Amino acid sequence: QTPDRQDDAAVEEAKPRLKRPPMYKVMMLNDDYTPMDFVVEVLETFFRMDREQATQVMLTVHTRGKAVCGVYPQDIAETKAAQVVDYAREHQHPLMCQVERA
Ligand code: NFA
Repeated sequence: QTPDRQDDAAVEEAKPRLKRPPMYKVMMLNDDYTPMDFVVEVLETFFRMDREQATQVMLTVHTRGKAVCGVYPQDIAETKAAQVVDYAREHQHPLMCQVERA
């Protein structure tokens, strides 16, 4: 039996909405005091970088003033930035991260 047009029109279906969330960059800022090896450890631990990547990003922050550590949905970006800052303070380092819209 062939379904007629009226039956189709009567069924209201929601469109699948798969909009990706807005993304935010976690930026790391340079300072004069945080040891380079501590920064490398932070990048490995919180941003899952290997030693080579972490060293490269650390040197970019050191020479250019800041660099992107990762790009995430807002809540994850805010959490990562806060975790890095908390961890640095526990070790008495002034390291700073900030979040900005990607
Ligand atoms: N500028 C710091 C130093 O010379 C190293 C550093 C790199 C700090 C990246 C913060 C971020 N010890």
